[in-house]
Amino acid sequence: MKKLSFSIQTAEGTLRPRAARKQLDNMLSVLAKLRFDGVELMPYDCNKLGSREVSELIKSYGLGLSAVGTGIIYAKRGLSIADTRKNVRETAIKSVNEFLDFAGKCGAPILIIGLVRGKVPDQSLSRKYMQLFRESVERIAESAHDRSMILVVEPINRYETNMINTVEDALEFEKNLRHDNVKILVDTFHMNIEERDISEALIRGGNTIKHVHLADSNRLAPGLGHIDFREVINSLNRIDYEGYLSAEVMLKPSFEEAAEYTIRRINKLLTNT
Ligand code: LER
Ligand code: MN
Repeated sequence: MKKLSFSIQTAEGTLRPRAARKQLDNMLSVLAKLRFDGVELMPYDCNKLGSREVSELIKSYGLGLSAVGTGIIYAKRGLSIADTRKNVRETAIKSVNEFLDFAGKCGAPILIIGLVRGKVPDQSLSRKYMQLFRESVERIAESAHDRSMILVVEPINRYETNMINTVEDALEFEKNLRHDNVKILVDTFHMNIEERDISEALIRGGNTIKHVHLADSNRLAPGLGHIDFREVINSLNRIDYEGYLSAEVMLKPSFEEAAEYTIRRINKLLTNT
């Protein structure tokens, strides 16, 4: 049984922690009412948000925590775990480990390694950056292993990063790692830009795919762009994918409407494919 979750960015970057948790509470009540199975969180500052409070909140709605994202560490603070400057890299790794700790305490089985790898400023430095990224991921994977958690590396489109754009790139990266708890997250929005054929890439990813982000070609809810989600679900069925389908979409026209549209559309496809 595939489960559905919805990705939420928490607001403790701009609001006091209590107000950010209140906002999260309201959003979780909407997801629970719409009968989502879980939520995915993209925290700004895990320490401020508080793992005990968040974990209790999620449980109180009977939801699961599908995964925790770390992209904000790079997007808002400019910290990358592949940075050639050791002090920046170490600060980024420390932050990712804090996110890992938060995710583990809240019961998430998965930590996402996406945009936190940053970008290579000059292609001649590509090998160096990939090597540093590899070393950092191995260190974080070690801590994840101690918590029985997995890391998922997300191929991201070329306009956001120039490191690991396709499933094939992610497979290549993952294959030479010392740890076997580093897997792949696929995001249909990025796949639509980078893959020659989304279904072929999903089949190629096979059982290394452990998490899925759903968004249409324009980052709106599935069904509001031109990706063929019936084919996506069919391909995920073919590889026996049984994890979460987590919507990571723009909250347009509103959070409630994006969530409602997502669940209606995906449930319809899940029952008819
Ligand atoms: C994160 O999951 C993602 O998909 C990126 O597009 C964020 O910039
Ligand atoms: Mn994504």
